[in-house]
Amino acid sequence: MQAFDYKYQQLEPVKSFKRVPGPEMYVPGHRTCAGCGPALNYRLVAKAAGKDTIFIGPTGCMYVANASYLCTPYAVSWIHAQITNGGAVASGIEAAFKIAMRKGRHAGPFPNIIVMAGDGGTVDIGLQAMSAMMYRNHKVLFICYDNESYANTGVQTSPMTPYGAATTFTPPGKEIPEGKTLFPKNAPQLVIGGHPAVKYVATTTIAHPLDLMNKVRKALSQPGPTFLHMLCPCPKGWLFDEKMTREMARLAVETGMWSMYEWENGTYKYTNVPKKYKPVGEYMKHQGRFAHLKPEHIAKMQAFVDEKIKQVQRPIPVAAAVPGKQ
Ligand SMILES: Cc1ncc(C[n+]2csc(CCOP(=O)(O)OP(=O)(O)O)c2C)c(N)n1
Ligand code: SF4
Ligand SMILES: [Mg+2]
Repeated sequence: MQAFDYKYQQLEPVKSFKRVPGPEMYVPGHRTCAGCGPALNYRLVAKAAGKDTIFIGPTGCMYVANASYLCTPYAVSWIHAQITNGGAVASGIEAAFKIAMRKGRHAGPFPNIIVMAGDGGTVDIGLQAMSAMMYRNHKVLFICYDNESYANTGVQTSPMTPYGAATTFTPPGKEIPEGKTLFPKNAPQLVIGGHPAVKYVATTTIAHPLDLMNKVRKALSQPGPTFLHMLCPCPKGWLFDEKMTREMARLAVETGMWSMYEWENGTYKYTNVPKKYKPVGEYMKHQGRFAHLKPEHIAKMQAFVDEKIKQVQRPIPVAAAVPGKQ
């Protein structure tokens, strides 16, 4: 039997800044903090995706600060999901569009369906719904906009909060001088390692807008589930000068705190690899959340990052889940 043609959109790469699509799909009318990394990220993602797009917004800053008093910045369809169930809501929307198209009730194109979830809504409280969506092979792009905390409820620690960061739940003190003692989860590896249906996984930051937009477009052009992990500095939670949002993301890459890569068909491709990495202190010194750290804590962070850098030179030995019958 011939497979049904769902008319999935194929989005060509944007070759230069001059060719970035003009129309804005995330417009003024929100109440995020000045210098908010996740808000800039939303703007870039929405621009890259274009008008035939539906966003699912699990609870978090990008729901609450974007949807207050019936005023929103979305020029495309958007639906709120609970922080726990972004993946489930997206699965239902995707399945409904497939049925509507098979029954001739929607001519196409198939919409870009994007979950825009915070780190809590992705790898912690939203993990099971995200994982189930990936496992069931829904054609959805799941984005983790990573501001490294549960920011919306007052900057509590999440599994993506770095070692040594002060948050409201990891205050440094006499007993625990470094604040947070745990190192973060590895979000893209969770997705790659556990989900046979996943087609494409990549990382990027808001300091690399063309890279970011092209990864969005590539992910949306795949026939199944995809995942993007995006570093989005948060001036309120990380305590840095709001003018330095872009600079924070750039320094994260230059120090090795963040690596830029794509995973496709089992192969890793690293980009923006510095010829010589800067010490992690160059990144941490701008952020009040690390201000209490002593040299031994910074050395511990450097050792962690040095190990990560080895993986960039020798790609991570986590096998992708073996593709089964989908
Ligand atoms: C089931 C449930 N538990 C807790 C909350 C409270 N809550 C609302 S937003 C939020 C923080 C979300 O963090 P994240 O997903 O990282 O997004 P961010 O706020 O950082 O953008 C929390 C804990 C909730 N809305 N629902
Ligand atoms: S707390 Fe952080 S993520 Fe939330 S609106 Fe402010 S800057 Fe953006
Ligand atoms: Mg967060």
